[in-house]
Amino acid sequence: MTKTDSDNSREWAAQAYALLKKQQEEQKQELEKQDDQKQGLIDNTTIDNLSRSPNTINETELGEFDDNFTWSAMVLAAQGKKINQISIDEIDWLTKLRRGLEETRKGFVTELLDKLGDDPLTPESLDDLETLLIRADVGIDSTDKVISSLRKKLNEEVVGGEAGIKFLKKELKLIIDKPIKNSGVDLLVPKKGKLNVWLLVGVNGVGKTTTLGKLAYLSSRSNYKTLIAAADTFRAAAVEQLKIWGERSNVDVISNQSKNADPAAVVFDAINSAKKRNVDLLLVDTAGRLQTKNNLMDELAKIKKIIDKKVPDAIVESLLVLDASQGQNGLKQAKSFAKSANLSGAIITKLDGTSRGGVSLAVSEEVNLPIRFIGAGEGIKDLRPFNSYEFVEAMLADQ
Ligand SMILES: Nc1nc2c(ncn2[C@@H]2O[C@H](COP(=O)(O)OP(=O)(O)OP(=O)(O)O)[C@@H](O)[C@H]2O)c(=O)[nH]1
Ligand SMILES: [Mg+2]
Repeated sequence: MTKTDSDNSREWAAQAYALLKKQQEEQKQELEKQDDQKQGLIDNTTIDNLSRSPNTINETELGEFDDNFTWSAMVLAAQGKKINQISIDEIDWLTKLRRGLEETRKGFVTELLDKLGDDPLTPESLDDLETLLIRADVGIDSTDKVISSLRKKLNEEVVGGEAGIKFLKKELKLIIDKPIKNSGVDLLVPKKGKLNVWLLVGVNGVGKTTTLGKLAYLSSRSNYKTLIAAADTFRAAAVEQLKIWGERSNVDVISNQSKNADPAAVVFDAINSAKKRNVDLLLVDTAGRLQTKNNLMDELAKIKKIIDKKVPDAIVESLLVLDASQGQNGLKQAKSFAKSANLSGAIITKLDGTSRGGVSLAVSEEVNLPIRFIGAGEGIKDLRPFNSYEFVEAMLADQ
C-alpha cells in the first residue's frame, strides 16, 4: 500500500468512526429518555429486575479508533460497503477475527515478511513459504497447490514480496471458495416457507452446543422462527446448557429429561412442535460422537431417517463442528465423519487464540466441505457466517 493509499484509508475509516460514534451517542440519549419515561411509570425494583433479565444482550460498544478499527473498516470497504452502511457489530466481529487469527499469523506472515523483506520472491523463499504453510496446518494438498501456482508465476515474471502476498491471498481464497461454489449456495440461510433442519455433529467438546446457542441467537435476531432440539441425551447437563442458550435468545428447547431417552425420539417430538408452530429453523444438538463407535454413527443415521420420514420436504443440513485448535487431528475427524455421516458443511470454532487457523483450508481442499460459519469466542455474538475474503485478509493481515 502506498503512503497516499494508507492515508486515504485512515481518513475513510475516521469518517466511518465519527459516524458510528454519533449514532451511538444518539442511541444512548434515546435509551436514557425512554428510561426517564419508565421511571415515572414503574418503581425502581422493576427497573432493576428488567436490567438484570437474562434475555437482555448488551449492545456492542464502539471501541477505540485504532489499527483494529481502521483495518476492519477497510476490509468492509473493500467489499463495497459505504461509510453509512458499516455497523459496530461488524467492526467488532472483524476485530475479534483478526485478533483471533493473530497466533496463526504470527507464525506465518510475520516470519514470511521477515524472510522476504522487500526482495522479489526466489525459489528458496518458496521453500520457506511451503514450510510455513504446513506449520500453520494448511495441509499438504492445499500447500502443494499454492506453491506450484506461485512457482509457475515466478517462472513467468519477477514477483515482489507484496505482490507475492497478494497472489497468495488470491490462491488461498480460491481453495476455500471451491466447495462453497460447488454447493451452489454462497451463504447458508434458512429458506422461508419450509422447515429447515440443521444438525450439529462432531466429536466431544469441539463446541457443538455453544455454536448451536450462537446460531439460535443469529437466527431469531434475523426473524426466523427458531426451535432447538436437545438430542444429546448422553450427557446429563446437555439439556440445561441448551436451555440457558435458548433463554438468551428467546428460543424454546424441546427435550426429554428421562434417562437414556432416545435422541431420535426427541427429534420426532421437536419436528411435531416445529410443524405446529410453523418454525423456519430447527437446530438439533447431538452428542459428542466418536467416529470409531459405530453405534453413535448409527444414532445419527436414525435421526436423519426420522427427519426424512416425517418431513421429506425439509431442507436438512448436517454441519460438522470442528475445533480449529485441534489442527490435523480435527481434519482426521472431518474425514472419517464425511465418510459416514453425509455432511453438507463445516463450522470452524475456537479460531480465537489458536495458531492452527490454517486448518480451515485443509477442510476445504481435502474434505471438500463448504465452511458455513466460524466461531471466535465464547460469547453469543462470537459466530458469524463464513466470509472467505475476510478470513484470508485476517489470516494474512500485515500488522
Ligand atoms: N475460546 C472459544 N471457546 C469455545 C468456542 N466455542 C466453544 N467454546 C468452548 O468449548 C467448550 C466446549 O463447548 P461445547 O459447546 O460444550 O462443546 P460440545 O461439542 O457441545 O461438547 P460435548 O457436548 O461434550 O460433545 C466450552 O467451554 C465452550 O465455551 C470458541 O469459538 N472459542
Ligand atoms: Mg454439547
